[in-house]
Amino acid sequence: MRKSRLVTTLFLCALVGFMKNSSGQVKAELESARVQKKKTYQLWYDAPAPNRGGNYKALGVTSKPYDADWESLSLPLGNGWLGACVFGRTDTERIQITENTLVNKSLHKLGGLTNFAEIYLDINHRKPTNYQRGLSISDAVSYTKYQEGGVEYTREYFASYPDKVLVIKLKASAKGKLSFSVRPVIPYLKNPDTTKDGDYRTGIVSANGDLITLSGKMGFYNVLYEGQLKVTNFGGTEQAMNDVEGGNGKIVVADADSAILLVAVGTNYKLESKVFTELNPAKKLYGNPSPHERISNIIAAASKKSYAELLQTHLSDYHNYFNRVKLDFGGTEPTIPTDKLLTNYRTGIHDSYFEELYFQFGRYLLISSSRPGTMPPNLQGIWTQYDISPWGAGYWHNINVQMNYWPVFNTNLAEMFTAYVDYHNAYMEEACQMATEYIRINNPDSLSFSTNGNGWAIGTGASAYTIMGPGGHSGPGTGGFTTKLFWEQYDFSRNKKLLRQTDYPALLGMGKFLSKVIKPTRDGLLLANPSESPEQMQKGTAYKTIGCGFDQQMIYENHHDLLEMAKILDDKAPFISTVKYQIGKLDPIQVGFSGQIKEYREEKNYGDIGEYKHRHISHLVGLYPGTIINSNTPAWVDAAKVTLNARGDLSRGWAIAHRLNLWARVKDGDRAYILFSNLLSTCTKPNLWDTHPPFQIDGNFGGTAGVAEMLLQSHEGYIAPLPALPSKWASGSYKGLVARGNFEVSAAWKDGQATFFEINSRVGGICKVYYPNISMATVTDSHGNKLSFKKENTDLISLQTNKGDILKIKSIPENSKIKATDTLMITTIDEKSVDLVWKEVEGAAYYKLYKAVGNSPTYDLVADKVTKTNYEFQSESISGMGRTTFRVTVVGKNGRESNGRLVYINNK
Ligand code: FUC
Repeated sequence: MRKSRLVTTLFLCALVGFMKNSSGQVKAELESARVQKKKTYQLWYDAPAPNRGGNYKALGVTSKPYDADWESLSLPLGNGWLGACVFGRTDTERIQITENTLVNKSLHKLGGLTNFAEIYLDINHRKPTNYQRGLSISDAVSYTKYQEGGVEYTREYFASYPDKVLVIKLKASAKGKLSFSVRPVIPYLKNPDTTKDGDYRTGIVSANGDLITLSGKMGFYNVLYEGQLKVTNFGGTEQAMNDVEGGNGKIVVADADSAILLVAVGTNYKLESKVFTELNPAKKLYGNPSPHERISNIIAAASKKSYAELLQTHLSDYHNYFNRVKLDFGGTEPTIPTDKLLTNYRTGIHDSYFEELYFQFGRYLLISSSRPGTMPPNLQGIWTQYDISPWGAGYWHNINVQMNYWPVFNTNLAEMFTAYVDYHNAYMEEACQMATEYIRINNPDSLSFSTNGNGWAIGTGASAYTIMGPGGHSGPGTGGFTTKLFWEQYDFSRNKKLLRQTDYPALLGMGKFLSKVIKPTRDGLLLANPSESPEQMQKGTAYKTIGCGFDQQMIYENHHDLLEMAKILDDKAPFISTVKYQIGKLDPIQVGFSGQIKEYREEKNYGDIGEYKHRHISHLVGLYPGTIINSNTPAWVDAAKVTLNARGDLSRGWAIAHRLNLWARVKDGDRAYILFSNLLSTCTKPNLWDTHPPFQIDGNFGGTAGVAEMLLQSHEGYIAPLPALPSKWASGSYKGLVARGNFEVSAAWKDGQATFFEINSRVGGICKVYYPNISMATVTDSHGNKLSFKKENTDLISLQTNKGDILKIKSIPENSKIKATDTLMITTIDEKSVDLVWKEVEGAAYYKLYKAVGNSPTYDLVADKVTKTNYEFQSESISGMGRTTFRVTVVGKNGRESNGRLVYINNK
């Protein structure tokens, strides 16, 4: 079956309708809609999602809770205020609704997200033909269409952020042929008398005229909730029916041509300090007004608009974000459904459209779940059908919630981070208390008695109602995952107002806390004590230590970024001098006998301590999202690769996504591609949701971030387009990715070689661009006038830009790369010499030999212009030299150097 044009057609109809009485701006939008029509992105299927009732046993699954149909095949919509999962059924349609503040006590006692409502549409069509359903992520509209009894039935669903409603339109192609009843249900109702600990849910559904209201209360936090569903039918009749005893209500629509349903939901939750500082769960929302009036107003306002107006408002809001980035690996819209594309992908048929779709789907999910004024996305975004959600669908802070935001800045969606900033501001008071508590227990000598003098801290577990302090299984450095996002918010925007108001306070407070978690050692270092590498266990308990790589790197990263900010703001406070002193004593990177970045100081060979292939690879946070391991520390980059190789390419969803970003950072495009394809093949459901298992959304976001990281980097002081391009994406283009410094970057390439870059300077400033041979390229402004630039070296240029300047770079001379040698060995070794032998490389002009001793970040050149394939390295005392990495590179006829091949000697 061909893919549907339904959404685009409906969208254009709606726009044309709107244009009749509207301005030229809409005309322009229509034009751009036509241009976009070239390639649209959608997930589509030729059958409804099954709904086998979460019968996990029948599905052969042993862990509860589990609803395989919901998590594999329902299609997610969201506007930050609510999430909806659409099944597209023709007998009884199921639309599952989530609201990110409706929680029960949950297993973790933090408050776990729970299903808000199920909306059933009893349609009773049992013999549909020409069935198709889908989710256009180009428009954020889901649809279902089929024929039954000679009539074509269509449904459209979208969640509008500006109007705060879920809109559903049902339509029959023949007059009077649409009949159905709509029946919302409150899930997991429990009897208050029999539920322990007051953790109950009460509520009723009542229908009145054209409105159905669901309202009730969640016991544990006393959450008042309300949902309203308004039905407008065209050409038919409507009857509200109530089963008063059962607390259920429904509306029956008969003989209509079409109908529109509007849904709004909410609770009496208020995002404020009190919700975190109040210890009594029953009082967290005390005094907050019922959501009734707010929800009524939303429904009343939306009811005043026509369907076309609602759709237009939604599309222009959504397109404003989604259309900023285009990505093209040469994929074309497929003629087979998305689940078949996935099956093919798993067997090695890697369709480029599918990869583009996966990338854009992550952006779609972020726009759908994180908006200014809403809660941030949790472990399941804004979609959970469970009573007790896996891990409470919480805000897990030892990588997960931050990974949700890894694509936020580089894929041009910075506004979406606001939701986290609001959450952060609300938990701050409690986080300051957490910091004081932590220092009081773990490092009382450093305790400050001044207000917020201990900074702030956050550990792993958190929800809309509670946060926890560090410790348990993730060390005090855990907060660094969060502050990195605040650093990035500044570095990508260069917005000094935001820096002063939000980003600097976040890093300064974290810096204060981290400055107190380290203790001096006898050899003059400052090490986190106690310290834990997230979730590594030994003999069944979390492994506690001093100064593990994770904590030291995180402290380094926060201190480093903090000092950068202090410089910009000219903060000369005495504490900044403390940070300057401390940063030199952290010794964050240690290299072990396997040539690996060590997870623990006490580790010798890789894997001595902890799980060998643990999903967390926390001792590489300095490579990504951190930057201490970078191109200027080649010996550490090589050591990071050793660690990555040992940890392996298969893991849980988010953990594969982390490895993908790490391989991108070491600029190995082909290896990063393997991680990306592993993510798609092994951790992706037919609805493209990431699975841990079960469904966990961080992997989706990490996957999208990873693709962007392969295509554009900017963490090393310059813009580096196409830093990790895999051979698989030989030719392609992208538009609108963002580099630090607030440059919007577009690129095109052919046969692995860049043909064009366009850089839009959004705030002005120096623009440095790195690409092989770029100093020989032509650089023009948007009118084609040649611009002069400074040649920093063959591969690096710099230009001063003003806000709004557009640079176009073309005619970049091709750069031929030379391969590394396949083998490097030590043949003999004695106290005075080491004999090294390597394999000859065709086309080599000569070889270079380097060495790095101990934890050195860089290599020393041992021998240059070696034309043989062996070398006798001599030293006064080999055994006294310390742990050493030897590295041989190949230099080609064009003077370009290959990657290195390594061999080690492990004297102490
Ligand atoms: C961390 C991870 C787990 C899981 C959980 C929600 O604890 O180690 O794999 O993602 O968060």
